[in-house]
Amino acid sequence: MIASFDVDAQRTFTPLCPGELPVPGGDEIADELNAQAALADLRIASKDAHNPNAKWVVARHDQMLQPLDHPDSDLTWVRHAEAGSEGFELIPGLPAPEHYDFLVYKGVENHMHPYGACYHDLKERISTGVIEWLRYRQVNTVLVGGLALDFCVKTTALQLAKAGFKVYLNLAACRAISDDGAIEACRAMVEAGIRLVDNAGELALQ
Ligand code: VGL
Repeated sequence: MIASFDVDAQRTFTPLCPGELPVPGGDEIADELNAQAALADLRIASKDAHNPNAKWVVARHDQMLQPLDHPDSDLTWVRHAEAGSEGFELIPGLPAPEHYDFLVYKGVENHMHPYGACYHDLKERISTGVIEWLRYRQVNTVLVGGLALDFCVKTTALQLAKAGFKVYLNLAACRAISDDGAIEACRAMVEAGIRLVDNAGELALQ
């Protein structure tokens, strides 16, 4: 079985929410995510679901990316993806949440800011249930896209590869916070055996 995974494809990571974490072009990936999902048997999504009291929040963008001395929040970020806010919503063009086969919400605790969708904690000890659900549905291949390539998409893809799934990363279905981050993410994913493809058309030929 093949699953397609929309990782954190939320408005908070697009220019639609300029005060949050806008990733250039983040609102342009819905068609590619839909095209890759059309090649899969199952479609799943993760959503950041933060809360207003999160300990890692800083007021301004120039205060972001500072190291934090906490095992489960490694960096500061501005407020984003608060459950119930506009930024929490999936990007325009994606199905409504109830049309997915499995959904995972992450980053709900005040002091925990995970990147990967498979674990609630940075040490990758507390499962969110994604891996177990995929195994239960006899999935062996996962097609991955979403936001942002250099943080949550990369970490999720690496976690899935480590768990033994065959992982394809659809570059056209992702956007990155930084170019350097994208290059490093691609390097780490290739090293982990993840197959990078340019778009869903290339996936269809695999
Ligand atoms: C993300 C930075 C901070 C992501 C989440 O979804 O990639 N990036 N929080």
